[in-house]
Amino acid sequence: MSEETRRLERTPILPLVVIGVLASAIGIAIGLVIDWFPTDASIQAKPIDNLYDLMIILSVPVFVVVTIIVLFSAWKFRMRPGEEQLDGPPIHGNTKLEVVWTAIPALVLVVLCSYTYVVLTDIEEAQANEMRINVTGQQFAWSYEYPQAGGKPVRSTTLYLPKDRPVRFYVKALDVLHDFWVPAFRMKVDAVPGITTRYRVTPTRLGTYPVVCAELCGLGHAVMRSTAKVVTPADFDSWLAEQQAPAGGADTGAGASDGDKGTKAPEIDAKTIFAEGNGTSIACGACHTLADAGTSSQTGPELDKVLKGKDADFIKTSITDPEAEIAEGFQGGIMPKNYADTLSPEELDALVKYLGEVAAK
Ligand code: HEC
Ligand SMILES: [Cu+2]
Repeated sequence: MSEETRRLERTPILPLVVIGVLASAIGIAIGLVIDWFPTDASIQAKPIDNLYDLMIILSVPVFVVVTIIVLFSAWKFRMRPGEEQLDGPPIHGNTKLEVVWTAIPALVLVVLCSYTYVVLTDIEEAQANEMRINVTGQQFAWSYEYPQAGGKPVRSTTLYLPKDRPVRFYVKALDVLHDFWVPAFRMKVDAVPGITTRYRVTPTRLGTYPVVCAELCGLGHAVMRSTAKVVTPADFDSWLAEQQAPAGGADTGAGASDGDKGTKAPEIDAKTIFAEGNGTSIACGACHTLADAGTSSQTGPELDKVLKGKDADFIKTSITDPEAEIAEGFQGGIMPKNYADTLSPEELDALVKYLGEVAAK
């Protein structure tokens, strides 16, 4: 009997099993105690968190078994002085062992796949009274559109959601891959140019939660964030009504405007372009704070502050050629460079004039 075979036979299986069981129990306990996720704010969150718990329970013992065998073998079967020229014992395999190490992982996989399937059908189930929200990702901001039966959709750069109302997001990307993720809802999906992806969420907790882009999409990826506000249905309705009301500008006399059936509004509403975009252009408010437009993002400079005393030329160049001069303390490459294309010359002039009035003075 060779030295190795003898060493193998002296392998203390029982202590190893005891160590393994203990380490697994401790590992699982730690894994379950750690708060891996932010607050759960949707009915989809609980089943997903439970799935994670099951994964922890199943994967910790796998990690422990592999680690123990590796460490034990490295210690027990290490080469000793004088053994440099020796070959290991010839091994012809062990059918019983191979059956076991194939069957157990297969079983684990079957359990995980089945359970995952159950969770997936559960969280993707269609709900009654679903509200549709169109989500658009573009470098580097999110915008949301709430279709209104028989009217203009409401646009926003903050994601307002009524509590307990099922929502279905229709997600698209205008330029490159993005990924629409609200960690508190646990759901995320890629935004892919050319196709519409979707998912469902029913918010269950009032509050404000971050919306994150989870796909590296360019220089401004890290600032591609927005906010989800889960509010009471009453607050949501009044928010929606507020958005639908004509923008508070003093227009030509009261009423009398023909409904907006296809006729282009002659007046350009620079404040709306700033806060929501013109339908093609990305909203300035997604990145800039401007008190008059009620926007508060900090991705770009606070325009109320930095535009003080600046002239129209400076403002115009800053919009059409953001790289011409990079604002102090900020990075180039984040502000879209295509405003000269996505805004008409009239819209651009209106925007420059508007900023000159509300921010530069
Ligand atoms: C995706 C985010 C983003 C969007 C959308 C965006 N900006 Fe910017 N903007 C920035 C960043 C970041 C800077 C600072 C870096 C630079 O100067 O290019 C900046 C700089 C500016 C500046 C120059 C400020 C200074 O002190 O030099 C102005 C003016 C400006 N933006 C106006 C606008 C307007 C108007 C719009 C909408 C038409 C807009 N921005 C859309 C991110 C954005
Ligand atoms: Cu992105």
